[in-house]
Amino acid sequence: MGNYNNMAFLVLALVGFMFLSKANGAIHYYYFHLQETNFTKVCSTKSILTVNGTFPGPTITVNKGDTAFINVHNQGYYGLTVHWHGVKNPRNPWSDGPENITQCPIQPGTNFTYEVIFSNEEGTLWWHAHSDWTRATVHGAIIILPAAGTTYPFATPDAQETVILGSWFKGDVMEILEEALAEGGDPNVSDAFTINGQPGALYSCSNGTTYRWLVDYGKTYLLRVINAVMNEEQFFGIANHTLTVVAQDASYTKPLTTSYIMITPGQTMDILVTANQPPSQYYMASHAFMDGINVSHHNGTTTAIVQYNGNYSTPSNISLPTLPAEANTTAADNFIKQIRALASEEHPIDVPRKIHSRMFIAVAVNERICANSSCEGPDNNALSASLNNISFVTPSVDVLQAYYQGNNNGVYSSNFPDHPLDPYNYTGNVTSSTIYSDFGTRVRMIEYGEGVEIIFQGTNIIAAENHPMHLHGFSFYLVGTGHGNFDTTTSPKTYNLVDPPEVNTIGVPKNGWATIRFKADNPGVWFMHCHLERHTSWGMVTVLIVRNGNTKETSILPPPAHMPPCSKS
Ligand SMILES: *[C@@H]1O[C@H](CO)[C@@H](O)[C@H](O)[C@H]1NC(C)=O
Ligand SMILES: *[C@@H]1O[C@H](CO)[C@@H](O)[C@H](O)[C@H]1NC(C)=O
Ligand SMILES: *[C@@H]1O[C@H](CO)[C@@H](O)[C@H](O)[C@H]1NC(C)=O
Ligand SMILES: *[C@@H]1O[C@H](CO)[C@@H](O)[C@H](O)[C@H]1NC(C)=O
Ligand SMILES: *[C@@H]1O[C@H](CO)[C@@H](O)[C@H](O)[C@H]1NC(C)=O
Ligand SMILES: *[C@@H]1O[C@H](CO)[C@@H](O)[C@H](O)[C@H]1NC(C)=O
Ligand SMILES: *[C@@H]1O[C@H](CO)[C@@H](O)[C@H](O)[C@H]1NC(C)=O
Ligand SMILES: *[C@@H]1O[C@H](CO)[C@@H](O)[C@H](O)[C@H]1NC(C)=O
Ligand SMILES: *[C@@H]1O[C@H](CO)[C@@H](O)[C@H](O)[C@H]1NC(C)=O
Ligand SMILES: *[C@@H]1O[C@H](CO)[C@@H](O)[C@H](O)[C@H]1NC(C)=O
Ligand SMILES: *[C@@H]1O[C@H](CO)[C@@H](O)[C@H](O)[C@H]1NC(C)=O
Ligand SMILES: *[C@@H]1O[C@H](CO)[C@@H](O)[C@H](O)[C@H]1NC(C)=O
Ligand SMILES: [Cu+2]
Repeated sequence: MGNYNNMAFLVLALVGFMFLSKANGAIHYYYFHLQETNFTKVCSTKSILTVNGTFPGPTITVNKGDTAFINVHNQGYYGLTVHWHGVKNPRNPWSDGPENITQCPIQPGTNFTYEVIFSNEEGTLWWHAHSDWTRATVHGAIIILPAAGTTYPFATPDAQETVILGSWFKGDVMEILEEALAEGGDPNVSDAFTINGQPGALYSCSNGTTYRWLVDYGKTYLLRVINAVMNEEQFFGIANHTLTVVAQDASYTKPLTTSYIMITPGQTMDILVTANQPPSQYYMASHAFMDGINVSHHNGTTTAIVQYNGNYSTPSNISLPTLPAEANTTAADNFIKQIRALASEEHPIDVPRKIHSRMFIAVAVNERICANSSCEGPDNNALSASLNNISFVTPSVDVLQAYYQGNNNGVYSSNFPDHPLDPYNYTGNVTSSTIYSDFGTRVRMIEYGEGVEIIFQGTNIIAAENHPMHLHGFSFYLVGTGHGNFDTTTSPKTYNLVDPPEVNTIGVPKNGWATIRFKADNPGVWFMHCHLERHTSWGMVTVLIVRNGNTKETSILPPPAHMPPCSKS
């Protein structure tokens, strides 16, 4: 009896503690004013959509476990939405953001307040618009500091710095997208990569505005690197300085020292940098990692200056870091293969061992038949893209609303296949039967609490290249990758279930595979897509719907009062 009472007390105390720790998370309020702003870069001036007139936009800073209410007021010309990339937002898909997946766009002249609920994320994430290509200019950093009373799992850095890698287009990104979809060919490539909004010394008219990071000799900095580039993975490094990666996608890793990183669009990395070189100026630099053959991409290099405080003569030429060549797959692999979760007592991981839902998803660029062979893609067709040969068709009523109302109303169908319906040699020579994709708004239903495994298989159709796959609402474990076709016998034997990195975006190697695992413990409607924007636009996308569990605490929260309405068109 006494034991029973003690037990009941313990349970009550635990529940009380959970409520307390929830209530202890601070609340933050931010106001985002979406507005057109003029900027001059790479010798030309144009008006872009920004948050509060800055490119990149404002930084959101919270502690682990806090909640942020972000009121987005649209003073621009077209409707859009905002996504909090890598924030799980437990039970709250209403604030996740992808257009017509979890909400309809916030129309000009109106506003919407996102409730962004932080849970176990700690490190760096980012926010970005999630409507067509608006994220090119509408994005910014999210910094999640350790919870009050806790510290970093490494010596507290002397200071921190954020580096956002971006793309700059001289043309209007919405026009570029429309033009590409109408003509069927590749979209125009960007005109520059940027570091914190500046192209840097190697681009015309840009030397004078190069971003400078001032450092003090002897100090150690936590550098938060975010890849907000639209269509290219990046190699990044700092001349003469060693990088120590300590976190990826707001989850700690075992410290990894390296002279360069490979970071895909969507990914973030926290890196310790010690200013221990002769006081001077050094370039940090970033250029594309692109091992696809003949894949159109921007081939420039963006730079910023790491400038030591103090008295020294300005160097006559500033050292550039030695980065791997654009097409160096080995260099990309060598870096990625070394990343391991910290997996400590304070930062444990929990890789699902029991798998209830296993999906094998072929990732492909395709052709869409074009009337009169009048398109600019291969064979005079239009370019397209797919997952398991289905090119996703975006609905005009959001999937979440249709699902929550308990009737999909023809908005979507729940028959996304668990494997390609017509298997083929994914990495072999492609035949005409595999070039064309089907079209549909197909989703995959998942029961609450399931162990889920997804094997992404890169394919050789049209243009094999690395695809950064991103899942909303979760972080997942990257348990294995390899080249060639996934082999059901030999490939799983290479899995790392001990300390795989816990991330939200992974590069599926060119003509290779990547396996992820996660526990479906977040009910909601969650977008899954390639984070190369042109592939998303072509349909390399699907939706996972995780059903409610049996209790209120395992069910979707009720919708907020003023979801943006979907137009009746
Ligand atoms: C954006 O601008 C508005 C209006 O000036 C201001 O109230 C708000 O605080 C600004 N938000 C940020 C994040 O700077
Ligand atoms: C931006 O530049 C255009 C063309 O130079 C000009 O017409 C417009 O008024 C400017 N807008 C702002 C907000 O300064
Ligand atoms: C923001 O939206 C709410 C709800 O739609 C509305 O009541 C309010 O007037 C709007 N605020 C502004 C400043 O437009
Ligand atoms: C795309 O590039 C082509 C060729 O340089 C150019 O003619 C066209 O105007 C560009 N489109 C946009 C929307 O900037
Ligand atoms: C950039 O400007 C600096 C002076 O601010 C000059 O020393 C340097 O030569 C310029 N670099 C290039 C590539 O023009
Ligand atoms: C940086 O490294 C390069 C290449 O190793 C070297 O030539 C240069 O002298 C170094 N710069 C400084 C300031 O030490
Ligand atoms: C790449 O493009 C070049 C020039 O258009 C062409 O000669 C070559 O065959 C292409 N290579 C592949 C693998 O498509
Ligand atoms: C880089 O791209 C530009 C523009 O497309 C092209 O003219 C140039 O030849 C490319 N440079 C290299 C080294 O491939
Ligand atoms: C690719 O990068 C690796 C590792 O950085 C290097 O050893 C190798 O020489 C590079 N290969 C090529 C072809 O540049
Ligand atoms: C989303 O739906 C609205 C209508 O509610 C439509 O106007 C818009 O084009 C749709 N967006 C996309 C990306 O299909
Ligand atoms: C699939 O294609 C690859 C690359 O061409 C080839 O090496 C392999 O033998 C093919 N596999 C089968 C089963 O045909
Ligand atoms: C793939 O096609 C190339 C060129 O047509 C041919 O040389 C090669 O033998 C083919 N490979 C396979 C596995 O069929
Ligand atoms: Cu892709």
